[in-house]
Amino acid sequence: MFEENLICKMLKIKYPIFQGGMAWLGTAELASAVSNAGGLGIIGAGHMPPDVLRAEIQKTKAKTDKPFGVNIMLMSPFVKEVMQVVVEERVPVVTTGAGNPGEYIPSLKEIGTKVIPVVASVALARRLVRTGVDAVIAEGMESGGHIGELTTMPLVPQVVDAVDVPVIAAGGIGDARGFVAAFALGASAVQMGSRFVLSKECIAHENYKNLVLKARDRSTVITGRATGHPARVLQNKLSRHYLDRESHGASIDELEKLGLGTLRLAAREGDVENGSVMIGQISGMLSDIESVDEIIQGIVSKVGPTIESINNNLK
Ligand code: TUI
Repeated sequence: MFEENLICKMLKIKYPIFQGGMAWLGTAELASAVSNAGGLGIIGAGHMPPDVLRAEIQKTKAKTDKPFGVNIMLMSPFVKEVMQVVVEERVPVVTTGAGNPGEYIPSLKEIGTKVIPVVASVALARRLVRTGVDAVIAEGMESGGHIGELTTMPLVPQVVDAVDVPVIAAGGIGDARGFVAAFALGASAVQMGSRFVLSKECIAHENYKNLVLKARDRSTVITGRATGHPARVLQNKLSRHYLDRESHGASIDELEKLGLGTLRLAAREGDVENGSVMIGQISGMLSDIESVDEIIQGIVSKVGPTIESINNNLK
């Protein structure tokens, strides 16, 4: 299976499944587990200083001999330095998020790193493909964390039609049904973040995992629309306060301050009332914590039966 898959061939991976590069959660433990299970594990650089990222890359290399990636969050104050680190460490795949990575593409391409930006629109996808990116991740606003405006269903096929590189679908994908749906839209692979948060290997605090386990279909809200940096999070004390201030005309400065450090507080320290619990809309269908290998094998083994049941229903 997947011998002819464009992304598996390009990246030399077994299954066309990426783990989203989540800040504070996409650590060497999670990324190496996903790569060892045949997917593409991705270290989430978030706001990591360059030396911390270098250590995480070296830890990942010690835990897996399979390809892995680093996600670079373009709003990071360390973006230039962390780009330098991934070049020096010759990281096989770099994904980017929360902005336009155009200026960094030539130096990454030069050393043979595959560059795969997250795009939330057709316009950015087209522009980046002209600069030579190897593929694009089309991420719908079903995702957790920083999001764009479009949902996955309309975004993915419009990006597929606009570019001549493989497209990875992200946002709202959590099981074999989502995987098959993404391929029906023309995607060549999927990226999942939330599903891997509820894995044994993810170091998210147990309070974070437990709150996600309790989530229902409408448990997430979007904060930060007024700041130009909308983010999907679980409803809690912080998001209620944030939305209250946002609707009462708080300044961008006040809102940005309210968000500072809150992801670390929830994800690592376990303060899920005052911290930011970033998670996607599929959290409502997550009901247990499995190993990364069980998650990937569970999805891959159900792809055939899912397609078969579609065919039966089409007869
Ligand atoms: O980046 C993400 N998800 C994230 S980043 C993050 S860290 C953070 N913390 C606090 C506030 C904000 C972020 C948490 N989750 N996903 C990838 C993604 N990229 N989603 C949307 C985009 C995107 C949006 C606009 C990519 C490009 C873009 O275009 C900008 C332009 O210049 O056209």
